[in-house]
Amino acid sequence: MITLYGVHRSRALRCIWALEEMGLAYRLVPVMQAFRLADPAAPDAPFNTRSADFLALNPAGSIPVLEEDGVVLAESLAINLFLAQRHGGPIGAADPAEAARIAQWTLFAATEIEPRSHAILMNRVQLPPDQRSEAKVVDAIAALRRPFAVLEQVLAQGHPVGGRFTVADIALAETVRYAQPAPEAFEGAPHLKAWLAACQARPAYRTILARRDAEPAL
Ligand SMILES: N[C@@H](CCC(=O)N[C@@H](CS)C(=O)NCC(=O)O)C(=O)O
Repeated sequence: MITLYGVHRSRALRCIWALEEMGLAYRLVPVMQAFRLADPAAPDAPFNTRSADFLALNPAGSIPVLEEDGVVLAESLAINLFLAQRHGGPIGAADPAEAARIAQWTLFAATEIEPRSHAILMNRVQLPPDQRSEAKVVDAIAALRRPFAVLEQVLAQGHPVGGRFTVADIALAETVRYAQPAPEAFEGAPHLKAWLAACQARPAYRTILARRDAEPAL
């Protein structure tokens, strides 16, 4: 049995998306981010990223964590690579060259996209208004210009790997999504916008977004 620790309103969403696309049975154990709780150590606090039992699974104290047949794994994108390798199917790699390309775009998402797009999400949406910095948004948009131009060129030809939707699309779509609160970052990138809309229109994604919206926000 696959167990995923996390909540939909977190980077666990990308793993839930992969699990749903693969049609795998899994158990989702809710683990709340500690920073969303007034007192994560309170006796009545929900299971959270500072709970001792969770830190035993992931000393980094972050969600998601996957557990399957004794394998305990943190890092959302590593989890998706593992799931794709172990359970295969069309969203995984057909051969070692595809596996390498999936790794390439997953690392591109983690290094070139996510730090910048996450800064946009934080400073346009998630931080309390008095802590937001529009200067950080401007810097992030500028830093995304080149990687977005790369994606625009690649996605004009179709999916990044194998001409079909794979876990590379999930890694890229879920990190590019964080930049959506800055529509100006997508100017001059019609293929990137169309590809993202198509990814987000997939039935599995619609399903998990509905579940995310139904999840208590705290
Ligand atoms: N690089 C990690 C980042 C994980 C991460 O930062 N998760 C956040 C939620 S999206 C978290 O668990 N924060 C908990 C905390 O700071 O207490 C991954 O992709 O899994």
